Amino acid sequence: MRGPCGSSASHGGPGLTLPSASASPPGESSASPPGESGYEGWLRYRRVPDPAKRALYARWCARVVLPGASDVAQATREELVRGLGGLLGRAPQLSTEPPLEGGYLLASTVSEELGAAALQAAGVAAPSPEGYVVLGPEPPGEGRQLSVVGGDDAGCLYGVFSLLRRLHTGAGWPSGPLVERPALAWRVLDHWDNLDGSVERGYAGRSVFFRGGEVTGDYQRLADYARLLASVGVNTVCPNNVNVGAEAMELLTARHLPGLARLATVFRRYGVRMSLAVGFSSPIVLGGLPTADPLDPGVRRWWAEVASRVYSYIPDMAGFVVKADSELRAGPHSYGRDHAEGANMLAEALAPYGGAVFWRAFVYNCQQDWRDRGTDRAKAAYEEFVPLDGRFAPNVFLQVKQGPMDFQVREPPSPLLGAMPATSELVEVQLTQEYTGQQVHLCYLAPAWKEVLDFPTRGQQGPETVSSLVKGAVGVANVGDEPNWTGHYLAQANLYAFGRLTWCPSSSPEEVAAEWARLSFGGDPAAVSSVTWMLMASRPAYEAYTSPLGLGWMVTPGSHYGPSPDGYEYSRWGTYHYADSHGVGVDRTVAHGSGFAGQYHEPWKSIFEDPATCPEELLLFFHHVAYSHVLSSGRSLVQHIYDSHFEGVQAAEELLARWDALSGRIDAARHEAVRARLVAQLEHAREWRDVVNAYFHRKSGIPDSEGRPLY
Ligand code: GCV
Repeated sequence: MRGPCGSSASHGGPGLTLPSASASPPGESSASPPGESGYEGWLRYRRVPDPAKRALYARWCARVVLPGASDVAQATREELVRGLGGLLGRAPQLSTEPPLEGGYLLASTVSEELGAAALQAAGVAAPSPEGYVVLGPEPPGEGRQLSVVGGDDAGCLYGVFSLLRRLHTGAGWPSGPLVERPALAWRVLDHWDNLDGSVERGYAGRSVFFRGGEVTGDYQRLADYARLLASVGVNTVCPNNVNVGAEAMELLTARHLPGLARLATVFRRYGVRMSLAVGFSSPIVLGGLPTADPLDPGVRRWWAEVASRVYSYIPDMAGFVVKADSELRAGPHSYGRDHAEGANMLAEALAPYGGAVFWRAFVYNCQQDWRDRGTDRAKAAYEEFVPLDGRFAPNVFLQVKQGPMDFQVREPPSPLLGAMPATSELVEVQLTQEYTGQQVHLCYLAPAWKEVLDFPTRGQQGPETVSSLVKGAVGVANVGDEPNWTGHYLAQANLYAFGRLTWCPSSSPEEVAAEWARLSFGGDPAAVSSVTWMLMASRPAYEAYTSPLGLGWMVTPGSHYGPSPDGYEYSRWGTYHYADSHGVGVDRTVAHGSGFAGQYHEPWKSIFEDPATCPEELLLFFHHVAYSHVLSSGRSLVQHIYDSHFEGVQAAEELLARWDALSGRIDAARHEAVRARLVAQLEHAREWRDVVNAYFHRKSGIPDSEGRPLY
């Protein structure tokens, strides 16, 4: 059975838990115990409620044959003990050889004899590295052996997580071979954590990696984090902020490298490699050199020494993440060099070790004058990087934000994605809800990521979507040291969905949401359908009561939380909406605006250029539109703005009502914690409605056609 992204079309859901003291014990049924902290995430492994199913699963899974001896194989073994122990109510027997009689579960790699034999007997080709095959017992329901065979150790681990997920959700094993491999090679989470333990744009507590200027020693928590990541296929993690100050530059020294190496060991057991964010001016600040010029031989030597030192501690380090010439950070421009010269210098230092450079394309003029209508921040990354196509070393990956501005609730896909055929690109999305409600508001972001991944960016030049053109995806993590990892418990769905979508971009965000809900709230159909509904309704709600039609921004400067329509309007950050007494929106047309629409291939260019064909949800991103302009609904623009804000608040009320209806069906601790956030969200949604509606009422002088009060 081979489905989307070389995987099965069936969706089971992952499954897993841990033996640590902090984990809740396996429950007696799918119903949750009275108080769950949320620490287990979706790896709850409660006992399979249906006794017949439990008995069926036990027939094969009560005995596990796992021949592997590597660290990853050991972690896989532990996960099977934890997972099957919870699901079946009894820990499985473990061995490295098949029992003489009776059913058993084989978890192996293709390079081990038992795994190779299982594939051969089934006539199934060997899976690729990180890929896996699950083979049900043959003949169905009778054969002795249920098999998970990985292309390598990580593949076996992923296959085991996949099987546990299927048992956890009651889907069981597939009837035919389930063949899976990740669609994207790089599935990365970037943390914006600082050494003092603070997290830039973090809304879930303090850093899980750093505390008081040091690398933390909370390895149990980190191992549990690694399990969560591996369960959804994330294979790389960067612990430190891309804004690298002097303190964080020291991560490259012997003072911190032993601690980082210990972190890397914890993650390596789960197939997750570590990368590190480095500062471009490190040769000066840390190395005492007079320059950081990428063409200077002394600078190149310095980076080569750094690479040698780092790899002596962490031999499988994935590479360096770099934010250069961005938001006042130094970069190659400071030395009259371009970004290819800057990135290639680091690529040269890392190449001997197989390391990569993750070079961020978030480069724009953040010292703009709002009167300057020729400069458009949306255009900046494309203008900067497209001329450099073909000049980057093979181990450089250009990390491109999903939209051309900065993680607003709605933006068009960045035209830079797919615009550099001779350059490897990664798409960067934001899990941490900087502009999307800061984990006080519910905002399930998978539908927004899906829009970008599915975008046929080359238009008439080719059918390829962004997901088929990029080499991977990077998510800015939404995790901190809060007991439930993400602050808002339902925000775990964003972490889960990032992994699931980057493993298989053809997945449906709604199915992923339902899968997460099933794993997180057990098999109660009412809970699963309501939580799925809430997740899917959440982004449209947030968009409606904040900044509809692609307008974006209007947030409080600095904190980026709460309404402030003119907060950034006259600042230097290049984020304007240009509301005046006649209309609102940014003219980005080629005909009379900034010309940004011209960065897209046809037909997108023409579609975005013309207000009549521009998707309405992006109308104000591309056009300055009169308040009296009539939209497809027959309503004027300003009336749409008013209505949308009233409707958005109603949607926030509905989210709360749906959740309230689940009272008693979900354990009290999680129910109350989520409820408190939904109540706060509703209050803040009302504030957004009133502030934005009053603003446009004053600008336009046009009253609400329904006579509702506009404060
Ligand atoms: C890490 C936005 C955020 C910054 C962030 C930056 C980036 O500007 O507000 O906090 O810095 O994006 O992506 O580099």
